[in-house]
Amino acid sequence: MPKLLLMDHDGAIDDLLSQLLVLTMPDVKLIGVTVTPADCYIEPALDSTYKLLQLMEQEHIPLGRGDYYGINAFPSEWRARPEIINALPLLINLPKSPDPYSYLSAPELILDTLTKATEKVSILLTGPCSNLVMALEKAPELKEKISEVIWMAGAFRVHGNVQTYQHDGTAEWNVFWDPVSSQKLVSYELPLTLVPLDVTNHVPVTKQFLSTLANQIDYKLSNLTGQLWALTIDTIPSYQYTYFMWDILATSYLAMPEHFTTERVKANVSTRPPNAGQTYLDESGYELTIVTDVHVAYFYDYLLAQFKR
Ligand code: AGV
Ligand code: CA
Repeated sequence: MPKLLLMDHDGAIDDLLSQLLVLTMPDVKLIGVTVTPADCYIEPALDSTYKLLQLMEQEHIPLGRGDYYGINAFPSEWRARPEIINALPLLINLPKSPDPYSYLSAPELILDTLTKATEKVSILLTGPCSNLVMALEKAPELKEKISEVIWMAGAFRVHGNVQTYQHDGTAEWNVFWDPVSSQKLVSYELPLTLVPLDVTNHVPVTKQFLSTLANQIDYKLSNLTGQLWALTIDTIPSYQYTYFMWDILATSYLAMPEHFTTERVKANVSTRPPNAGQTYLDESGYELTIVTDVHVAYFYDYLLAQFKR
């Protein structure tokens, strides 16, 4: 029996790659996708989300539109980037996607899907967690329906990746966008696994990987994912950043958990400057699991194998 999965992503290039990866997993059944308007603008992001479902002949999967905007906005240069995806040759001529305002709101779709589910559901978050927290604030009893939450978020024993005013650099962006909801999610003590920068720092998008992927370009998904990853090479500002396989690493945890190292910890989230959104270890905090390491070569090989379709 495949496990049921709800995914909430925030429309960036690696979120969309992650959605594709989920759709290649035989042991996972995607039953809903909600989009957070964080590292994207919502209309083009819902369009990309729908197009990728169509490409995989899964357009029956319901979509939910995030209407809530976090406290600390992502830079608009990042948010505008993924719109280019809808113009790629493999996607531009797919049938028109529905009016983005015809979808349910994201918390509504989450509530609906959890309520109807006849077995427990896994939840994968590759952006901020606000939609899930809004749904659970409304119906706390639905926590019972969740088997696990996997979230690309946080930075524990490494620097964060937020560089902005009123901030000391300790936070990771998915947490920083909405520190208050992030703190709430952690406080619920759900079966929560964070995939933080501590481990995603081990998996940059490398030219070596892209070159190997290009050698299998006759597979449609290798062709498309190669083009998507190529768009991350000039990540802004490029003098400082490398694009990492942030969300894709969190997504592969669903399929190959035995190739990761995890640690049970107690932690909390700061909600105030100068370290708003910092995730930190704290003996008086909440229990959760953090991923600390991955078998890197196995991970890259796994991606190459999954995209041979
Ligand atoms: O902090 C990592 C998260 C991931 O969910 N995102 C990107 C991934 O989707 C934010 C982010 C950090 N640095 C970025 C980001 C960059 N240089 N460009 C775009 N987004
Ligand atoms: Ca993301």
